[in-house]
Amino acid sequence: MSDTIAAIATAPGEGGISIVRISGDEAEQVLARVFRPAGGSSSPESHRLTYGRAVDGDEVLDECMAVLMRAPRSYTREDVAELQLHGGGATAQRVLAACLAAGARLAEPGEFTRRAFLNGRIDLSRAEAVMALIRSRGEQARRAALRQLTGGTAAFVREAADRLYAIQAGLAAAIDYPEEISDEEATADLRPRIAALAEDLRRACDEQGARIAREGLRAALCGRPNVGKSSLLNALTREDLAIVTPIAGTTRDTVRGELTLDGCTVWLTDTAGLRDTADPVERLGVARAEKALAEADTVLLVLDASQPLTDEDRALAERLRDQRVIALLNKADLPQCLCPADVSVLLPQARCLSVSARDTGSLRPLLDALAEQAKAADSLTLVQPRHLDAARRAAAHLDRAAQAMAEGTADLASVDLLAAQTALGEITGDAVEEKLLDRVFADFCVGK
Ligand SMILES: Nc1nc2c(ncn2[C@@H]2O[C@H](COP(=O)(O)OP(=O)(O)OP(=O)(O)O)[C@@H](O)[C@H]2O)c(=O)[nH]1
Ligand SMILES: [Mg+2]
Repeated sequence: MSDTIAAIATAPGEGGISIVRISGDEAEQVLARVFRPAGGSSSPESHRLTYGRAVDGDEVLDECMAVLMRAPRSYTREDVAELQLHGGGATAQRVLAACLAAGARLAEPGEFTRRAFLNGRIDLSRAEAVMALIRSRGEQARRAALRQLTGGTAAFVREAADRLYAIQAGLAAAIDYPEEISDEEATADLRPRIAALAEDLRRACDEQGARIAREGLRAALCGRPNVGKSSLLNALTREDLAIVTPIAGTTRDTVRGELTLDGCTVWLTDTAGLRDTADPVERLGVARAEKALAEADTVLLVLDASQPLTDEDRALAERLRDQRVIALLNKADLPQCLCPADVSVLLPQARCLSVSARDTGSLRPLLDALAEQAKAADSLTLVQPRHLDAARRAAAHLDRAAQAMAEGTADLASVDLLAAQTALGEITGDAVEEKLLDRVFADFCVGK
């Protein structure tokens, strides 16, 4: 028995249609009280849209369509009813109130999806994917959520869990039948398999890549004053976002622009020119620039190719040695003093592109390079922070299990193997506590 819940499933605001959704044992009865089918009241056929009126007692609230989806062929695997009303909040609110008066209870955020999970229709990673899909802002985030929703994450985790079960079984055999399998044999067979599994899990934990898939790539334009950072931001976004003047030290605040490249979101941040300065306002700007630099997935080091390199350029390049850098030789439309070879001495790892903020065509190779970097995140199977955290913990337990086996304490190893299995189970929801579910679903919107 489950109580019957109801909520508005559509976003508030004006729109063509609003949907009120009902789920639970009494869904059909609640629907019967708030919906009058046109031309008679025969009991509704499952999975069939019916035209009629939404009512509250004798009062007609709207003309609408209704559908009943009998269990188990529904989103929650319970009886589900939906009313498709005219859009706008007022009508849906009244119909929802009628549903509540007819015996339903207002759903908690995420409660429909929670029921879909608890009734075994989807695993926890897919339940979370529903919310990720709803929240996805760009095409890349949508693709990542869809991979998760269609079971990509669950398949990866289940495969890892199966390998782990096999390892656990091998260890149990060695502990239970020592005369048939010696400790040495078991260790020789199992340790490399544990290490390989830990390695595969760690490889799947690309925190930076996962953030790029969820939120977009962060690229920061940096360089000494006047090299053309703000001009490049404006040219790349084709918007007049940042102030450009021939005066060094024009930009103070960081200015952010958004680009969509091959469906990937790229955040471009223009920063204050980096230099030592006594001006207190400019110094605050430089501090912000430093922060943007530290948080960037890729740094676009802008150089003025119409002038020789300065000590400021060199000092900055030196600081960027450990970061992913694309060097931009800007002002390619002017007579050139710099060539890529000058830069590769300073930054051997950096790609070097000749560009001009005055010629948008020259920016194509840069846009391609950014798109390529962002798209690398498309192949990731683990994207949600909660999943990465659990996989990392599983890998750490596997390390400890391998260590315990090396030290000849097989029973300790089995404790860590079990802990690793539990951590993997958290991702798919195979072994989770109520508290964890509360945390996962608290993030949801009402009506989903
Ligand atoms: N010819 C030419 N001039 C450019 C180019 N890019 C920028 N400029 C000029 O260089 C000057 C400085 O440009 P900004 O974009 O303000 O430079 P910035 O790096 O943002 O400077 P700060 O904000 O002071 O750090 C302006 O006069 C621009 O018009 C370019 O590709 N070619
Ligand atoms: Mg500027």
